[in-house]
Amino acid sequence: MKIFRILFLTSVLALLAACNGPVKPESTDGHQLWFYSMDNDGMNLSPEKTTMAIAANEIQEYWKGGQDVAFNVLEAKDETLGNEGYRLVFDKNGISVESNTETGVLYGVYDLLRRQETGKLVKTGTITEVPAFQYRVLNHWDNPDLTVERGYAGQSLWKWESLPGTILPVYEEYARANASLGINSTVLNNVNADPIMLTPEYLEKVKVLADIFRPYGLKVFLSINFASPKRIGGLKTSDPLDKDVVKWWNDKAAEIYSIIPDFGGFLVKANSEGQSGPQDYGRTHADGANMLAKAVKPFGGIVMWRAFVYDAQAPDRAMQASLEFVPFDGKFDDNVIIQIKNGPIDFQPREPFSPLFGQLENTTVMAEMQITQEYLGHSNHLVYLHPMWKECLDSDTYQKGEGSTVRKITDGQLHNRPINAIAGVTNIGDSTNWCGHHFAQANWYAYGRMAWNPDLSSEEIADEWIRQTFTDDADFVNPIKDLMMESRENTVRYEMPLGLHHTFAGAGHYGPGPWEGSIRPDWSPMYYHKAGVDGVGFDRTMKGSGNTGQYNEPLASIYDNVETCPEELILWFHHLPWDYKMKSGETLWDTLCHTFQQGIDAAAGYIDTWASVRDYVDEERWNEVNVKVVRQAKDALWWRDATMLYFQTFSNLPFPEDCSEPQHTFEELRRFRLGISNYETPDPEALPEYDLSRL
Ligand code: BDP
Repeated sequence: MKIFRILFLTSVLALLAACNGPVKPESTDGHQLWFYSMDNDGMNLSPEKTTMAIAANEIQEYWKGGQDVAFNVLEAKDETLGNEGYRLVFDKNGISVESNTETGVLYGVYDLLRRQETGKLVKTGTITEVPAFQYRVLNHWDNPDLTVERGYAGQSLWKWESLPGTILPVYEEYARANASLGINSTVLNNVNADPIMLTPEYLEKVKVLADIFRPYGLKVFLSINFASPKRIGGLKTSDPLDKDVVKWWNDKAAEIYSIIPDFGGFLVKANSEGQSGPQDYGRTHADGANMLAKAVKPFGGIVMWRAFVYDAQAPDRAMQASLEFVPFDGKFDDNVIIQIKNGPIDFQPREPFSPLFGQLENTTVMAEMQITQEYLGHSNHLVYLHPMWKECLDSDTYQKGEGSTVRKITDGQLHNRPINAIAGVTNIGDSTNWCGHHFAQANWYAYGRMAWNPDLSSEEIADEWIRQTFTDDADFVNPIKDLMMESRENTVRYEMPLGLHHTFAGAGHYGPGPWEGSIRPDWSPMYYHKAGVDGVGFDRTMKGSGNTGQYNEPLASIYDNVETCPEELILWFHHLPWDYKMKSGETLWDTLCHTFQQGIDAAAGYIDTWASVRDYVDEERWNEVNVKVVRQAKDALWWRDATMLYFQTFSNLPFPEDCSEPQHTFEELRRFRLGISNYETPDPEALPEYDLSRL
């Protein structure tokens, strides 16, 4: 009888719980990032600012396990762990975090806490972690006037006007977030660099940030303006072979290191998009980079020299970096790294990898990814970018035969280079939730995890992030993970399927403008899509620009032949007639329409998915994301309408019957002007209206 009563009671309770569903979490502004599941009351940072005190505080505040956690900075150094690797040793007496350095111990502590929050603790055994890349860099495109180029999360996090006097809590919170992922380098300012950054006044401000970041293992770098000797040094020239210029940079480096002894080095955008560089003086990229490298070398600094160079005359912008850099292979000093964007054009939602990765054999190269969503819907769209970056790192360049992936070239495995690195252009600003969109935090997180371990899958990282940022309830985790996993491919579908690229509107790079002209031909979408009555796409074959020939075999032939070129890149490499038969048997025109439609339908589906998990998310974050997924679905329609109605003026073909009707005419969309600058994200209300019920 008693047993029966207990059973009855338990089933009633279970039934009640099932009816009530999950307990709705209290509202939060998202400022806690992926530390949300650890602490709902704010970040409890250590009052003492040493690495070990920080590590101890994290354990004291957040470790929920019963076992003791011991820290062990190894006296007998273990070479296999390097400077930053660590070991977590779990046994029945407790847990020990071992490393050669204090920073390594701190990284181990964050790993332990991540395991706790994601259900990955073990009872016994040893876990060893060593980072794949030595420099794991964030590139901020922040300006001294607080604007952030391509930044969609408010203004700059660095309040230059109140530094060095005022120290905001976010500076340390930022360092902590990076340390929790293993990010160890940060370039504070825009690659379109203001020379003011190197003045004594600004270096004092930089020093304050460097001091705050140091215990978290985070080093500071600066982007420099190549014309600084002339613009702030009072010299007549900035010629890298001029002895006064050389002395100016040597003295400047000595000055910086006297203030910031562990300063990381310089990032340089030279002779690109109007920036000054060695070519202004008839010198080469190698002359410029080596001069700077020699200035920082005595102090252990490095120079990251960007390969993002192109000029208006080039017949194919995708070829330019290789044309400019291959002749200098082997000519760069050993503390120079050539920083190459993942694709050969510019951070488009899908590009093939840059051929330059597979062409430099005697030069250290690194990949630059974009975390900020310049071309992926700014902070209005939910797009999880890890699959895009991983696609690049996993690409085979065939440089030394099969298996010569971008990852192995850049992490030093293939050529055994003295240094190696990876960079991500960050999406962080001063908005309360850091990144403008709650889900954009996942991209900061994923970049950091990937820089530490490029073998982690997109799914594993998304899973970790969701559990720490929202909840580990499977009814939330599973649908949201699926949504995230699909989101990048889906953005490709609704923005630029089949290898189309750079069809964006004006300076803001938000929304479509495939018909737009520009002061420079290579800044106009028409340069890239080449739509006309004869078809669409850029002929980069050996009969066209010859870009396919910059890839190593067998890729060169695979891309060159329309039969073997992957269809997802077909219009990147080929110009095809509208009625070209795709592998499915459908025409190119119909396939474009259907792919856009798939993108539209999936984006509209995000709204339903988000509605279905409402009970698992606090109201504040739920509402904020909801507004954005609605806009994203409307934007998908806008992209399709603008692009395909414009293409229709050439193809004269109808939309297939199973595609939704355009809700605006081509003329209406063409007249629409957003008119935003390179640091604004559009107000969702200011964009073309769409009725989603008509889908
Ligand atoms: C492009 C941006 C531009 C940047 C440039 C760069 O549109 O604002 O200055 O890249 O990487 O993506 O230097």
